[in-house]
Amino acid sequence: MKYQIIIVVIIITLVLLPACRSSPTTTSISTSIASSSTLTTSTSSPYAPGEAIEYEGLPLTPISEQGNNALAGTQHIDRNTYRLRVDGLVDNPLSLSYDDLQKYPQISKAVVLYCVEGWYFNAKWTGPSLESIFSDAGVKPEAQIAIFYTMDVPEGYTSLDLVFIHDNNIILGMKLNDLIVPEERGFPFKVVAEHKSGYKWAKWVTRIELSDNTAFRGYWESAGYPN
Ligand SMILES: Nc1nc2c(c(=O)[nH]1)N[C@H]1C(S)=C(S)[C@@H](COP(=O)(O)O)O[C@H]1N2
Ligand SMILES: [Mo]
Repeated sequence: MKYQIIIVVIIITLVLLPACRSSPTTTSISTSIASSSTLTTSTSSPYAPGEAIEYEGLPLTPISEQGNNALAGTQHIDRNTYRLRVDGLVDNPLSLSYDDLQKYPQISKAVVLYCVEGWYFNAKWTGPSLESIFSDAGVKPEAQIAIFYTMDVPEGYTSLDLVFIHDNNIILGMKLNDLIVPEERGFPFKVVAEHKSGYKWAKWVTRIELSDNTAFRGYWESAGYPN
């Protein structure tokens, strides 16, 4: 009788254990099927159609949840008439159209932007490197900084050291999470000044001047923010 009970217990354990082990797997598969079908059938996703949701294994902040700062409101730039001038201490001044910018090799990076106001977001940016544009312009050896002139601050919004630009392979972000950079976010691009505070990430840039004037200070820098 004792033996019969022990055998029954062993049989029940052998039958139930594998079932217990497999049940979480079954649950997680059905849950993920359920949540992905919810994503496609409802409008609850914060990501826009075609927007990247992760890059190199890290989640990206949806554009709809990213911050936005503009000292004089959104600037409007027409893609068809837009030109980026690259001049100053260069051998060949450039006047680049939107299509010209897209013809350079497009580099992607996921970078966190931190605004001094305390908010931040992680986004994927894609566009040409400043180095590739500067090599076409033939930057003179005496140049030390790049000054970014923007629609809202035509006197010169900010500047970056050429050594910093080179060391970090700084790019002009024409795509944000794989979508064209929205107007309020800097169209046609935003300078992806990784490792620098958000105010150094110029939007609506129309001119980049190569300069040796290391005393230059941009809009926020003149107001006391670190250069
Ligand atoms: N031309 C221009 N660029 C700008 C600004 C601005 O007002 N004008 N605001 C800056 C600030 S303070 C921050 S935090 C970031 C915000 O970028 P976002 O709008 O893409 O989030 O843009 C920066 N670039
Ligand atoms: Mo900011």
